[in-house]
Amino acid sequence: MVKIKNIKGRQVFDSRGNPTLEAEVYSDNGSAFAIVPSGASTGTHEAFELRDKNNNDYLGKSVFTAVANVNNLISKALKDIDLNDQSKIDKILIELDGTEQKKKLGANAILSVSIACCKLAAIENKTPLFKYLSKNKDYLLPVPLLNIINGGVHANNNLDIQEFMIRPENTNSFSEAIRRSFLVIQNLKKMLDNTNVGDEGGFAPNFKSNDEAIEIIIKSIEKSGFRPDKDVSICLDVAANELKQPKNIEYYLNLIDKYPIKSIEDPFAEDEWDSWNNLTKNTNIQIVGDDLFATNKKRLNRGINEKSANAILVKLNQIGTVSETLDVIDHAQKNDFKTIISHRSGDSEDTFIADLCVATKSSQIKSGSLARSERVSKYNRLLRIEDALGNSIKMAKI
Ligand code: 2PG
Ligand code: MG
Repeated sequence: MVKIKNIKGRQVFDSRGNPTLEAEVYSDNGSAFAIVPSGASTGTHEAFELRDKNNNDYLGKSVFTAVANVNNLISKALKDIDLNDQSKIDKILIELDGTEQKKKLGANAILSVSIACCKLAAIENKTPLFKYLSKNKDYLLPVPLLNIINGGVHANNNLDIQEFMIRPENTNSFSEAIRRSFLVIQNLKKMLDNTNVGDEGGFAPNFKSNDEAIEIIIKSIEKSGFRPDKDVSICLDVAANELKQPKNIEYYLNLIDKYPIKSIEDPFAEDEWDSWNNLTKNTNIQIVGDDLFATNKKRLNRGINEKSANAILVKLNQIGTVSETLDVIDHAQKNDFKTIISHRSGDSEDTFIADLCVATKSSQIKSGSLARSERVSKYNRLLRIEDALGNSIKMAKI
């Protein structure tokens, strides 16, 4: 047994330059810290992010109350608890909060501690994080979904679809998936006059339409010597909660018909279950629930029963603890849903999601483009894991 000695919270900054929370957990021998990310296209069913809302300080965005919750209530409740017992740690956190959406302590306060404890336990066990996190000591490298054109609330352009992603298909290694992505991104860059990037590192110029953005990606796939669809496909995150003009099923069926699109996330708003059910019934491609499920087991269960989607986007801060996240992933996989582990648009140098992906054998990871260190750091961590495990680790098949 290794006991938690002390926990300290502090305000640090995310990739958009906004305040966010870092928790540092101490044992007798060492410490580990975790930084929580923050979304821009957030759903109403997500766990609660506690901000001070004091307009005279940090424009209302500071997280000092959450910091105080970590330093006082949480630190006291977890003192002397066994670091190796993640479910007990998370149970104490959930009970200490006592609300459905973690509104009392803030999901940011709770999650930062939950992840930091997990990291420190791995260090204490002298084992890499992905090994510590894995139930069966069996691993897979995920296929990356790279958001190479940013729109919606992640960019100041005129695209209403939030994310235009590429997905390398059927590669034998993670490094080959990244090599293909690199070439497509560099060729896309050459075709654009404006190469400024959005929140997730993808280019963010104005386009005449969503179709034009898709067509230029297809051209850059071809220019790189790859076959659209077979070697590199296109995946979209519409983030429909944020749309001013909602799109209908015909719009999507037409897009799928016209272009090498293999996955669509959040085509409809978070409570439009009937439209989701209808689209999933009428297509063979991957339909991903992000705001629909909010990494919440109850909502996922409804989606499994109604066949509203066939994949779930997993974001730790939508639910608030490591144990609940692992449980949702497990439940999704048992019901033949694909699991895609995701960053947030406001992210940091923390690479926990890369290890989580490998440990849970999730088939895909979403971490933005090959630009901006908070995005690339997750891909770099996966390259390191691939390098360390060599031939003994395989790529996930979709
Ligand atoms: C999404 C995410 C991450 P945000 O909608 O999938 O790409 O964006 O963090 O802004 O919710
Ligand atoms: Mg999304």
